Amino acid sequence: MNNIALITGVTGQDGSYLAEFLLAQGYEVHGLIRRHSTQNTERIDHILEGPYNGTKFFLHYADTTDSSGLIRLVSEIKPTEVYNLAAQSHVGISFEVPEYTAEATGVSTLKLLEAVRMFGGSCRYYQASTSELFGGIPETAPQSEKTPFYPKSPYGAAKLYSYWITVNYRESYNMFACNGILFNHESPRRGENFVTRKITLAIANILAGKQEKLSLGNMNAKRDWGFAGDYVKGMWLMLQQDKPGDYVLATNETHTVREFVEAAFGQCGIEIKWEGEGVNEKGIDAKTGRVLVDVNPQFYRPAEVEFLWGDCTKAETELGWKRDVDFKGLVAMMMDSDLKEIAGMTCEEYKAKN
Ligand code: NAP
Ligand code: G4F
Repeated sequence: MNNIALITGVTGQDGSYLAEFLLAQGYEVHGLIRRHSTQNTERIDHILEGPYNGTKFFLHYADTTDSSGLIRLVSEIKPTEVYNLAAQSHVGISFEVPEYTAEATGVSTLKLLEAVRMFGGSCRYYQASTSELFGGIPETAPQSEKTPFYPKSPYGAAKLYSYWITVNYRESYNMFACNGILFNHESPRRGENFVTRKITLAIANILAGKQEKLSLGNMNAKRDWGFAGDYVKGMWLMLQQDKPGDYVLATNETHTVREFVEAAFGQCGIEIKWEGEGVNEKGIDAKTGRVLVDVNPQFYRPAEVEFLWGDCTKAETELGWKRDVDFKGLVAMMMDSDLKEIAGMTCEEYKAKN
């Protein structure tokens, strides 16, 4: 049987890594893209410019809020696996656009599940669930598949609906539907307004003399940060099992935003010392005394998830999933990539010059 995948969110960080991974496994890959007023394919341009385009890799215009398009795609493509990665995925912005987030991140999942149930035959289904579901339960850590949910944002609440409707379709219609409860995963392709990429991009700009300082919100928040390339393998593994299930993917390590800042500057040979507290906190170059980091309450959220730390024992044991990149490796990869793009040199080269 030919393996045919349909990926929603193929232009996003995870979609681009997943498309690469599945093509390397010999899949025919179809990606759902939505229309933009400007071209929006930078994360997959290298695939579009390669030999897979038009032979194994195909893009289709649709929108996951539009069920007619989803029905058309599922019935025409006849995928053997559907990966539902599309979402309004920014937690902070979900407070600004709560109703749209409910549609795009919540109800759209139902629309796709219905399309698969009605026209997908024995197609397997992956739902991009999230550690944001755990939200406000810091006393239960590390968090696993057994930890209760308590979302703290419109995004988390929409994803909670998507999680349970996926479980419900599995139980009601015997569908092979899985939730990947993924902790934060990052890469050089991470959107520029998520905190890790904001930090590495700002540092690269500061070192290139193009930005004065980095302004952040809550630096005490703790996250379990892994590498997106490792996590897409886990998504695929979930759909290769005998039985469907729900799995946490994480690194089992947690760090504050402040520690990420320190590690990223450290990668370029700059030691940060901290002064002040709360909105008055400043990150200062220990050698020169220059203020490089400050706090801007504009980046605080109305409600915050303070602490995420994942236990991925089930995925390691049942799926044989393992990750190759640790926290230090992730910071180095992202910092190198942005510095190279902006200043034309790696962190090692920068350190040698300064
Ligand atoms: P991302 O970079 O923000 O990508 C989101 C993708 O969804 C983009 O391709 C976007 O298309 C697409 N999209 C959004 N709304 C859509 C709509 N109405 N119709 C069609 N496509 C739409 O997100 P990511 O980091 O790759 O994450 C992938 C998925 O995993 C998301 O569902 C996210 O919520 C979830 N997740 C992510 C993490 C993480 O740490 N990265 C952790 C847990 C769960 P455009 O390019 O057109 O905007
Ligand atoms: O990078 P973030 O925006 O990611 P967040 O909110 O953890 O959400 C990401 O991971 C989830 C999985 O747990 C995904 F479901 C979701 O789709 C997304 O990919 O923020 C991380 C932390 C937060 O506590 C935030 O308040 O960093 C804090 N932070 C501090 N200053 C900031 C900033 N976040 C952003 N985006 N920008 C800041 O300036």
